[in-house]
Amino acid sequence: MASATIPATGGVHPLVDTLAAAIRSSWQALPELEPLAIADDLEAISGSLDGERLFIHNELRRCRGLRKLHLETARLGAGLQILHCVYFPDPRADLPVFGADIVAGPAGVSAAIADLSPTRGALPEGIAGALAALPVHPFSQPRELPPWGTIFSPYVRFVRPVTAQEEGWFIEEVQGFLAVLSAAAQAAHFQSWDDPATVARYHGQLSYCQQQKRNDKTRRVLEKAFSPAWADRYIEELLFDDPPELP
Ligand code: 18B
Repeated sequence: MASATIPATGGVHPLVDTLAAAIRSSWQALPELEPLAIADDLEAISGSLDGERLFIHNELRRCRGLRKLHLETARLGAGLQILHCVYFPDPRADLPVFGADIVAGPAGVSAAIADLSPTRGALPEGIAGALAALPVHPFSQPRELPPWGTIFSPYVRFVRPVTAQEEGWFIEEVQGFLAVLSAAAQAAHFQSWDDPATVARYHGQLSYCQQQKRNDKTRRVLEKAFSPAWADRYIEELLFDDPPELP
C-alpha cells in the first residue's frame, strides 16, 4: 500500500519536499552558480479551485554550462502535488538535459521520473559511463514511457514508488544523476556558436522542448487550475521555452 502520507491541507507531499531540498542543496556543487531573473508574476502564483488552495513556486538559477536551472513545486487542485525540475544546457557545451517530475495525488505518488537526456542522439560517452556505474534499485512498479518519451536516455527512471524505501531510492538515484551532471559541468569545454556540434545540440534541445509539450497531462492540469491561455503562456515561456535563437 501507499506509504505516503498526504498532509490534510496546504502542505506538500514529503517526497516532493525532500527531493526539492535535495535539488536545492545540489546547486552548491555547480560551478559559477548565479541567480536568473524570473518575471514577478511567475515566481509565486496562487489561486483557488473548488475551494482548494492552489500554488506554484518557481526558482531559477544558471551556472557554467547550464543556461537555465528551473525548480517548480506546486499544488494544483484535486490534491495534486507536483515537483518539476529541468536543467537546460548551454548548447556550446556537450551536456545533457536534466529533467525530473513527481506527481502525487491523494492516493500517493503516481509518477516519479528522472533522466539525463541527450541533446544529440546519444549521451556523451563519459556521462553514459558514469550513469552505467550508478546503483539501480529494484522498484516494484516500473512505468512505461508515453510515446513522446523518445527524448529520454536508456538510463531514464520512471516508477510509481510505493514504499518509503522506494521513495528513498528515487531520491538517491536523482542525486546520482545530479552528481554526474555537476562533474560534467565543472569539466565542460565550450565550442563556438557556429560549430556544427553546437548547432546540433541546439536543435536537440529544441526537440526536447517540443516533445515535452506533447504531454497533454501537464497542459490539462494547468488549464483546469488556471485557464487555457494562461497554461499556454506558462508552458511556452517558463516550463519548456525554446532555447534562445542561435546568434
Ligand atoms: N505530469 N507535471 O511538471 N514531465 O514536466 N510527466 C504527468 O501518473 C504536471 C515534466 C512526465 O504516462 C501527469 O501519469 C504539471 C518533466 C511523464 O502519459 C500529470 C507540471 C518530465 C509523465 C503531470 C509537471 C515529465 C508525466 C500524470 C507542471 C520528465 C507520464 C500523472 C507544474 C523529465 C505521462 C501520472 C504518461 C505525467 C502534470 C515527465 C498530472 C502540471 C520535466 C513521462
